[in-house]
Amino acid sequence: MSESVAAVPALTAPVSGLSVVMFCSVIDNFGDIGICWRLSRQLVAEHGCKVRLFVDDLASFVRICPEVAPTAIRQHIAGVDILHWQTAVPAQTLLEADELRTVQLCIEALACTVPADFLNALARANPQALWLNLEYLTAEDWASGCHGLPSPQAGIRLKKYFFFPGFTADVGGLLRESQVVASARHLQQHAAARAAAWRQLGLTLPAPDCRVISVFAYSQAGIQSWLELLSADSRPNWVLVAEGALAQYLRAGYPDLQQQGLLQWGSLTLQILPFVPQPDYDVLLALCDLNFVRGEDSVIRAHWAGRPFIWQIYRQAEQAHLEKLDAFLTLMLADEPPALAAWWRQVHLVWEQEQNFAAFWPQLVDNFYEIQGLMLRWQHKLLAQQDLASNLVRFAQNRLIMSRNFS
Ligand code: TRH
Repeated sequence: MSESVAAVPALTAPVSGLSVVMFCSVIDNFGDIGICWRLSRQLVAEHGCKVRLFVDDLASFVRICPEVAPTAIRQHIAGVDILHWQTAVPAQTLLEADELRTVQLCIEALACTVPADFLNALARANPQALWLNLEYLTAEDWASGCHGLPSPQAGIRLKKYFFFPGFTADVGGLLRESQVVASARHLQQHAAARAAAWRQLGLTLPAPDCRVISVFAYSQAGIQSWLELLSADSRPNWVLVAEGALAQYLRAGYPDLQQQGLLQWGSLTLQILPFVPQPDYDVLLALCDLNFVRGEDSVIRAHWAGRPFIWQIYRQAEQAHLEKLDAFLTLMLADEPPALAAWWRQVHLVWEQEQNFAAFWPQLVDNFYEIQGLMLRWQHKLLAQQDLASNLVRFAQNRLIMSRNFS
């Protein structure tokens, strides 16, 4: 199957050198900072941008990037200027007057609110600067009707636009660094690289017949019956559970896990994996045979790892997340054989709603090859589209050129 997958598109965008400020408010968990940090690094590394990232919660940031100093007001990591955004300190005062004058693009990430006094200061320093509302990811149809639309704001003289990430060519694309897919494939095809990667993660190399599964989930009440199935399996299974609420729940149920972070139970090795730095998480996903992911960022990383994944989407009021999940599965499964598509949809719903996942496991094992194929066909479609950072830079440059020419 992997031979038929298109080569990773080379980065064709010219170096933009855009001067960017990005605002990130950590509302919950790690998705907000995870997305902003990834985008910031890519804008610097692949588009020559100058990025200043304002973050209101450095303690969460440290979890995915241990180099972050949690008390520093300003620090420079991976080419990105990171500024501690605190309500008591006007954000604009953290930038030099000269810096503010050169800012061309202000990204308001994931429903945060950029302070009006910062926007007014930016409008005074550079009236042509753009203001982009980088929205949450959705596969729902309506997003394409809103993507790129102006969003006039009373009282602030900057031009504001909506920018929607997404899975189709009529929205803003997905975060995908130029080398991420090639790196995953390299690991999967080279035993020595895999051995080095396991060492880098501080883990031992699994036996060749061992099925390795990563689990990053919000909660999973019925997980014990699935673990029991794995423990009685004819082949070894290694389940790595990310630190968090689910790990806590499992610790409470299994005393060995509580004491050693590891449980050996028949064919099952169950292990709690402390949070790893963000690039290492990508490596882990590429190394595993099956990944359970959650939220907005890890699900996209699972796409590029190219291994079957099951998504527990972030829960929202009034079950709005189920519509989002449905829209995603409809797109992903659009060209798949109906029986396979219906069954894979069912597997997702069962995991999402914490129902009897164990009942689906034997069939999942039997159909693993088909699921791997489905996964790669979907990845292949997405690789034909431009990535989010490239789309965003092009969008901003075009609007900046227009405002220079016509203002
Ligand atoms: O942590 P999340 O549940 O974040 C959520 C979602 O993004 C949700 O959509 C959003 O509305 C909410 O936050 C506010 O799941 P997500 O998006 O997968 O983010 C996890 C990040 O943590 C991702 O960048 C990967 C990273 N990570 C590591 O760096 N190391 C790890 O060991 C693990 C497990 C994750």
